[in-house]
Amino acid sequence: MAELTYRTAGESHGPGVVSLIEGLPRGVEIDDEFVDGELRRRQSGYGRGVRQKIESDAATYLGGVRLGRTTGAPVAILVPNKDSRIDDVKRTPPVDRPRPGHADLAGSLKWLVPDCRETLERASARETAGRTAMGAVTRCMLRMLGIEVFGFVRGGGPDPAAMGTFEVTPENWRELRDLRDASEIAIPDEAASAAMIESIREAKIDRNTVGGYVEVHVFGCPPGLGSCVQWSDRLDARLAYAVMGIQAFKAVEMGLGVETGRRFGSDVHDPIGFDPERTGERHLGFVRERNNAGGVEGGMTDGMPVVVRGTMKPIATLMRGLPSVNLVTRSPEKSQYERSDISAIAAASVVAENVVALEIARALRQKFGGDSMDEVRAQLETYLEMARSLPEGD
Ligand code: EPS
Repeated sequence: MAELTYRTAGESHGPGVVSLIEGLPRGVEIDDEFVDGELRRRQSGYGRGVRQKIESDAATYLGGVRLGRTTGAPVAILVPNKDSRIDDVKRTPPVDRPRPGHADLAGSLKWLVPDCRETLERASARETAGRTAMGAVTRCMLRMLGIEVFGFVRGGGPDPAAMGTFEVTPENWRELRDLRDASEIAIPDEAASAAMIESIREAKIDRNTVGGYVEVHVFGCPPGLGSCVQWSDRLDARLAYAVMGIQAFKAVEMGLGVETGRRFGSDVHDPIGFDPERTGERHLGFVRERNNAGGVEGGMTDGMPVVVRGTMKPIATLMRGLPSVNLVTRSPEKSQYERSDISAIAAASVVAENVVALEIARALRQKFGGDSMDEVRAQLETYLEMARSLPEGD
């Protein structure tokens, strides 16, 4: 079936994170180095906690892969937890002083338990190891179709110097990727990286936390992914759903995003031109001199790069604690401290990159169907050929 779905199970300190993707065609070549590299990247970044020194995440395929290729059956992936101790009550003690901003209080009220432990075990961003693994597997398919996804940290924290002002284009993104990989905080800009690292260092001394902004660009997407006929199939809505679904995310924007509300229409919408010289490969000849739309118009890809930005709030676990209440005694107390990160923004950029890939892949499977990679590729090529001849009339 060409309906791509993806789910996870597993607690932060349980035996592992399990994920299940259904709807991948047969013949996706799994690049282990790439998938495990994405998992390693998710574990990295300045400001992360001790947990990442304990774990060495790697994907074990429990189903749907044979001889390094997908079979067309559901793909099940296990990322084991080395720090597995969920049934050891001494090492996973009750949490009864909820952290403002964390799932603790809402979860205790939902499940009617004064101990926030079970809520936090599943609310933890450890779960994103599963979505990263699935996204990376899905990207093996996208890359076979000439679609590349690039995510990074734009900046964050209180220092304005910690925001990169660089532009990302189909021509320069690979260069930016090298710069990103050279940055401890995944910002492809040396000065902004240094400023952000300094903010995180200050936050650590101050026993505080820092959030930030992540950005994902998708290159090589054919037009027509997503749909305007039903709200739930609008690609921008699906992308927002996926990115907002990452732990600690508070906002999602496409292209120019929130800034569009402050401008006249003429300064927002991207003029359409046509250049018959530019009809090779994926380019269909339609020229847009800017991409304020972020590659999606009417809920469908328009042939420009897809651009998604997400805002992550600072981690809710502050070493210094925040005003809270003891759920057993109801008396005012500081929130409980659990080992955590000062900033997980670099990791969040990897997760965002991979969940965006999952939604692009989902829309691609809806449009082109097919049970094998050969069939998908043929459908994509046929469609592009038809779209290329569109200006000549139907
Ligand atoms: C995380 C694992 C967790 C936290 C963090 C992300 O490990 P532990 O709780 O054992 O230190 O470091 O989770 C949270 C920030 C959170 O609020 O739960 C991971 O692997 O990403």
